[in-house]
Amino acid sequence: MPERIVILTGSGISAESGISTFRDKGGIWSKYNVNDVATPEGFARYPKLVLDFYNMRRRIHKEVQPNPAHLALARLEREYPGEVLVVTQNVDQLHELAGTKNLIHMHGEVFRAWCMACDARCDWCDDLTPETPCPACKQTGSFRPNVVWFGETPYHMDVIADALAVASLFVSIGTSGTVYPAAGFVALARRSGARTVEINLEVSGGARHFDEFLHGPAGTEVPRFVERILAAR
Ligand code: BV8
Repeated sequence: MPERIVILTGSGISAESGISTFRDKGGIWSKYNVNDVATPEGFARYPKLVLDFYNMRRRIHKEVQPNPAHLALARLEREYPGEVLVVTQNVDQLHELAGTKNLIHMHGEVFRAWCMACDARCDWCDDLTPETPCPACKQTGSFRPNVVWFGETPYHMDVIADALAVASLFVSIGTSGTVYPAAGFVALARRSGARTVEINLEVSGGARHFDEFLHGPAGTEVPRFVERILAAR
């Protein structure tokens, strides 16, 4: 019986594509105060700072390409006979560019924008300023990147919970296991009977819940892991 595989990815899977992680040495949160740039309160107080923070990240994300880890997950989805769901904490589009289709952006996407005044959501590739009007309602001041800030509810939690409840294999790739509820997924999967594997440079916060650790760069370890899964079909 093919497995139902749920894969959680974090910023570590995009590191070898040239995108900074958050909590590694020199990471994003060592350069920016997370409360100023990744909370609704920060946006209310410093809208230009927040929009410029995401403008900077959107510009970087335009220039990068998927690495072998993203490409291996897309291959797994294509070639594996069971269901493969990727749940990413990342707001970049590298899983899509690599070809992954069955994908959930639980923390939103930096190439989407959201108007808090009229709830319109749209693709958005350019810079945003506090003066950028919402294309739908034309209001300014409420138009922001469609990303999930601290204190906001992640997207598709119901779909994710259903997938974790029936997963037979849970793989966590490139995440420190610091941010909830994502960091709690491994315990939920294990409670449902899933085998749990961590692919990361270091031991993460959820170490006690993993059956297996593959420590090394995602660009090397993920293709190797996918080969192993496909060979065992
Ligand atoms: C919420 C915005 C209520 C977009 C981000 C308990 C339960 C529930 C909530 C909480 C709780 N305790 C505290 C909370 C509140 C809070 C939280 O978790 N705080 C933490 C700091 C304690 N959580 C929230 O507010 C969340 N909302 O809880 O709502 C709720 C709860 C349940 C159900 C419904 C409602 C909202 C969290 C989302 C916040 N937004 N980002 C953006 O700007 O990107 S979080 C931010 O951190 C990013 O999204 C990022 O993806 C995420 C996680 O970080 P990582 O991806 O793990 O990155 P990090 O740098 O930490 O680690 C990288 C890892 O990769 C390292 O281990 C490194 O070794 C490894 N690595 C590096 N290079 C490589 C590598 N591995 C392999 N290969 C390499 N080459």
